[in-house]
Amino acid sequence: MSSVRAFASLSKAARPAAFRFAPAAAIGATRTYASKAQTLKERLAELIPQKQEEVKAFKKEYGNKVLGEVTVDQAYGGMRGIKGLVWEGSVLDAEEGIRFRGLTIPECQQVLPAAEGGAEPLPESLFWLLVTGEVPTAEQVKGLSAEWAARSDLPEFVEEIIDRCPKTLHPMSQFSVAVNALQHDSQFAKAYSQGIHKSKYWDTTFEDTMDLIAKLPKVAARIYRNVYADGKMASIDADKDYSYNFSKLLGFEGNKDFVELMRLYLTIHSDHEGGNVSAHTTHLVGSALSDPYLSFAAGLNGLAGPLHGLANQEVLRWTLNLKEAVGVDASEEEIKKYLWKTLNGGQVVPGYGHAVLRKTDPRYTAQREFALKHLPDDPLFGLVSKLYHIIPGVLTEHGKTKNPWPNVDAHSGVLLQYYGLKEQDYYTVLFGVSRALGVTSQLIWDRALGMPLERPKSYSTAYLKKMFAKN
Ligand code: HAX
Repeated sequence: MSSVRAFASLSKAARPAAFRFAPAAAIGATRTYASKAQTLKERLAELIPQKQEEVKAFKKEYGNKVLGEVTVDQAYGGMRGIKGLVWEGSVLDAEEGIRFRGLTIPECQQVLPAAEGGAEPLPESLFWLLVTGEVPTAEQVKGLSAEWAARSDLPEFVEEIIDRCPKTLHPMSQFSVAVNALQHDSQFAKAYSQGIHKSKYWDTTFEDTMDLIAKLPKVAARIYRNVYADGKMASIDADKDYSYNFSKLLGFEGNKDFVELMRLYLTIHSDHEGGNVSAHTTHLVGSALSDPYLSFAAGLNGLAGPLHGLANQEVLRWTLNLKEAVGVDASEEEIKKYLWKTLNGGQVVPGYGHAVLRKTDPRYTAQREFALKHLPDDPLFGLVSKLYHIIPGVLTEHGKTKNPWPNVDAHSGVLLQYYGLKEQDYYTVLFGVSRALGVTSQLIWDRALGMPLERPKSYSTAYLKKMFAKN
């Protein structure tokens, strides 16, 4: 027996310390179940028929219910607020922020297994949660770490492709090129070309997803080592967790706090419901039955945009420029003047604002708490904290943004630079490694639930005018 359901069946005293404070009601699944499943795939195979039945019954009863209406403004306005997607792994509340399968970030920090001697959740455990809706046992998480380590090798030609990229090619472009190249070994694409039955799509989608996630640290670290270091790659330790190995490949394994940061970072950047650019793109491309490699590479290209994932590189650059211009101990007035210069220059203040959120992003808060614990006296963290108290007021006065509060990207750079990962252009690659966990877990369910080709309706302005023209 495993998972949050198993956990809920234990008496309070019998629960391991890490689980003791878990709010079972918030976790949402309190009944017990008996399962002999050891691996994620075995558990998934048990869950899929149940979920298929659940969705079938739900659609039968509520299929014709109305989710909302769509205005002309929404059609021109980036489809903001239109309810037209199903996403199983997480739901975003404008005030509260993200919940992964019903769990807030602090709840995940309480109930998801951590590494031995560590405090942050292991991204492996988050992936298990996203895929199954259940909290795994430490043993199941260890199994997943081992499986990813075993699948991590890259084909030689992919290594060569990465090595041949000029250092001047942006790391995100290199990342996308390499993920597309990994498609060479897609089991889904091969099975499809051999005429596999659609009821089996989820199986090879799962295999591709596991291979893809497993290989990302070697892809991402190779890019880092080529562009910013000596190009030499360490080997991974088969008995260590994903984040430890990724840190080791990057060249940071000696610093256990950096490894802990990676565990937190890879967990919290994974999923942010379905409508954001990288998630929606991956889901959309996957709906054409493009395999997980092609779908995720498309999502990465969206993540590489400055209004989305690239904002993390822009934030640190903007903050360092501010520091250069006014100094780390600048007064509130000097900082405000610099902010107005950015805004009056027709630029956005990176790391602030959000299409859905209307409060401080809990992913920002989690990183701020990490900083308060591990680097409270770092001068750049001091500046970032100061900005947190100044920027929302200025953006409110500016009067345009619907959300003046910081998002996830406002805090990640200061943590990374503290540990010596100072190359800002690389930051979105780290985001991409994490984002794979969320978008591929949904792809598995897309195929398991037989989600169709995505094809919303569009109109031209001329057509819309005709629709509403007064006769
Ligand atoms: N600085 C200046 N102006 C901003 C702003 C900011 N941080 N955030 C929003 N605005 C402006 C918009 O550009 C828009 O201006 P126009 O009317 O002239 O077009 C106006 O305020 C209304 O925008 P909004 O409705 O509040 O925000 P959107 O839903 O359109 O956009 C964005 C959301 C995140 C793209 C936006 O807030 C932004 O550009 N922020 C800065 C970039 C950033 O941090 N992106 C990362 C977001 C989180 C994420 O995806 N991480 O990966």
